[in-house]
Amino acid sequence: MKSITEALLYGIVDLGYINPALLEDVTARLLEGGVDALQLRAKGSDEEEIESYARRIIGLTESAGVPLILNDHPELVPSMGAQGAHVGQDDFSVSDARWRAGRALAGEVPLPLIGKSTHSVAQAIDALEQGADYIGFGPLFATPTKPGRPAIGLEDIREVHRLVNLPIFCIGGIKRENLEHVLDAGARRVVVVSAILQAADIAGYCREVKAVLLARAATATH
Ligand code: 3NM
Repeated sequence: MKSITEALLYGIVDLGYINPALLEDVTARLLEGGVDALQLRAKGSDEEEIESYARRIIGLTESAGVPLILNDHPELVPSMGAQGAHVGQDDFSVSDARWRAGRALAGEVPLPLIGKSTHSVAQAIDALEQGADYIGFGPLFATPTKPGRPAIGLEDIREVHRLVNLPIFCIGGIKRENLEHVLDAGARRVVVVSAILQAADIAGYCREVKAVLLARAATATH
């Protein structure tokens, strides 16, 4: 299983953008395109629906060795065999999420990953102190995928990397066209949702984004 600490491209299979009938197909394309972690996000779906979505894709993520992370539902992590949960700023605390993710089958799921959305450097530091395994940092740009959340811009990206020693995934309005700009501002890892899910060639789009991220990571370490 890939480690979140090595992940550069975090994909989200977001039911707000895809026809549920195409869930397996879109998941397979994201994995084929090289996403290093995959979140299942189905805002407005109930637990039963989310369980059925997760059940349909867990075999795909497992065979690809890519962690499956459930948005908002840490309590479903053990029964689904998922690798973790992602919680929003206004949802559970990291420790509450970890407790929910670990309690049903304690010991059977080694260390479920808990990710937290953060929208400022202060929130990112807070997530680090709460023991998050990784954070999202954004939205860098206003985005229809998370309506009503103001853009935070690119100014704090370097600072958050200096102060927060966790995998930091920049998120919000990132696409192939602005990726280099975001990386120039100090980002190393990204989440890209709508640009990937709306691409004519999902796997090809992922591959292109991943290639840019890998090239930057290689130059950063030399
Ligand atoms: N969370 P897109 S921004 C799901 O800032 C999500 O916490 C955000 O989608 C945050 O790539 C966002 O389509 C939407 O802009 C990202």
